[in-house]
Amino acid sequence: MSFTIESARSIFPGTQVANAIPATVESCNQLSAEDQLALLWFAYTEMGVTITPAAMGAANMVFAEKTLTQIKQMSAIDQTQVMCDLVNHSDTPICRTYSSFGTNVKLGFWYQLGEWMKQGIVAPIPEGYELSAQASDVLQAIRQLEGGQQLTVLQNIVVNMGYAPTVSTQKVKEPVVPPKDIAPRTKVSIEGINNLTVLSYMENMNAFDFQGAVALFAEDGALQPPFQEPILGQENILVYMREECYGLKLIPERGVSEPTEGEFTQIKVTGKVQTPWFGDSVGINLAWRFLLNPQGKIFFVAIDVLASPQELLNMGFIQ
Ligand code: EQ3
Repeated sequence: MSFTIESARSIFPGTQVANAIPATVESCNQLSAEDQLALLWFAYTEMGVTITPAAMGAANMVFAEKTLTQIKQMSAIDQTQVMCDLVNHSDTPICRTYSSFGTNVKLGFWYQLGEWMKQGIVAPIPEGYELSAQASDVLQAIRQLEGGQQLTVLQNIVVNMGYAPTVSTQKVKEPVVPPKDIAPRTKVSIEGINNLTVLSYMENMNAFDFQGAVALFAEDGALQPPFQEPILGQENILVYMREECYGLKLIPERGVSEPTEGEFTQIKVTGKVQTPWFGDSVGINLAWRFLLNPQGKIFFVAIDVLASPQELLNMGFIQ
């Protein structure tokens, strides 16, 4: 019997994933637009980690400049309306443009608005704004998550804002930009793992050599980001990596490798990832669940945000 992408998704079933993340995002989405904006403001200002402004370099902010300037020039009431429209997924030109941005541009867009809110250039959250009882509960739920999980909640909420027609249309691809420099290569070592494909994957990703990373995949291979459906095929994976992975630092720690059905090999690695937004002040606890085909190519890899730091030690034997 051979694997399908669907069956590959359930390798290492004992991995405990941070399901509190999608649950918290969902409860936030149930709130009114004003409550969501205020809640995000309170959560963001309370979090105690600050964005490294240099991270804006990882985002091609040129795509958002026109829209940001347009918002800057609006009256306070119109600015508030735009922010509510984004949360409400309204069908407006700004909401459509926003939906076409990649993740980093969306984060950079809100970072800029947040800075302008602090400086009084964009309408702030009204002083003394009282969250509804439900919104206070969600804020409390966010407070209880660990740092990396809080950031993932924030990122997921921001990524889903804006208007994208429900009938599945092709996402507007960002215009081609000159390739960024490949970072210097550093050797990675992972306790318990000497598989060259997995080691090269980590090294290529850290060098932002996405072509090199994608060449390690089978042609019909797939990559499944946290809480998302798998991205299928080398070409789509490359587009995804170029949009989402510049500046990430993968810090794998330990792993386990075992043969499985049809001469495939399954490998689980746990460790951390740092995002360019917060540098080394926040590490997100992750697992990579690889399935390699008999030729040693990546048939499937899932990246999961772990439920707790203890999961860094769970190699999947105890279920
Ligand atoms: C202005 C304010 C505060 C208030 C306003 O009312 C509303 C909003 C939205 C506001 C602004 C909020 C802001 C500025 C939020 C910013 C949030 C940021 C910068 C969050 C960043 C999060 C980054 C994360 C969680 C990165 C995670 C990366 C991962 C898990 C990478 C995984 C991967 C690995 C390891 C691979 O091997 C393959 C690729 C893949 C990407 C899957």
